[in-house]
Amino acid sequence: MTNFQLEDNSLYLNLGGAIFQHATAAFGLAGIGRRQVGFGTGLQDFDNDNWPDLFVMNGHVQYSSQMSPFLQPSLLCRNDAGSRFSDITPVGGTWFRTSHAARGAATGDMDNNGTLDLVISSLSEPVALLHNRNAQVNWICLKSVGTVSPRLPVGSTVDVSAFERRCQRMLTSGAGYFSHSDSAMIFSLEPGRELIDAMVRWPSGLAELHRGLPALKESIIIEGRGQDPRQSPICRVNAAKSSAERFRHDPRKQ
Ligand SMILES: [Ca+2]
Ligand SMILES: [Ca+2]
Repeated sequence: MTNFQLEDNSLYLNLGGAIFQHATAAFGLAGIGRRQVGFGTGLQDFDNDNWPDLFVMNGHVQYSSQMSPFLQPSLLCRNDAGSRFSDITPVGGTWFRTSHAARGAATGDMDNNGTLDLVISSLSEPVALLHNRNAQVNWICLKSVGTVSPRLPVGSTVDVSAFERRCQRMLTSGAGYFSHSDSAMIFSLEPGRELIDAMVRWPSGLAELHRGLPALKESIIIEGRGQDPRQSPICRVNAAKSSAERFRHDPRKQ
């Protein structure tokens, strides 16, 4: 959640059971961007390690403020394997090294090369399309379509195993300020891997396994066309492992 000047952006960890913990300082975000007024924000993986990175688009609402200028630099932070965020704004490209009155921001793979790109709207300047220059070796793109659930199944989760880790994404609606990102989910995969299994949990309550999805392309996952995960012993083992490893950073141990 972004905030006004002299207020930190707020990161809340979902502990389950409708309990959220304020984790801004624990994840290294205290003080970063405190002078800016934040608008569009989101968590997306830009460097292809399957850990969601953070972007915050900044710009003041007052032309004359004694605290900070109207045009402001935005913020880009790398997720260090779920333990904290590192400010990598200076190496984020020309747009991040300049100041704007930025507002909305959304992500999507604009050139279908397996890397998420960023679209930003700002006051008094054209929309900016930031092309992600990171090299992506192997990947899969999954788009979920509900049948019993809504066609755009907001709240559904997709689990994929990659690099000896189970990676989970949740489909959300809206992103930051007046924006909506592409609903397709991109996962980075080990080089040479050709087929992937995905565990999908739908808003309807159905959980199913979709097997043999091909790498290096987008697959449409349709609710009701998967397998019962209880028939897959591999899935049962991975599901148990996933919950144990979900948060390497356990805030309850602080
Ligand atoms: Ca990342
Ligand atoms: Ca791309």
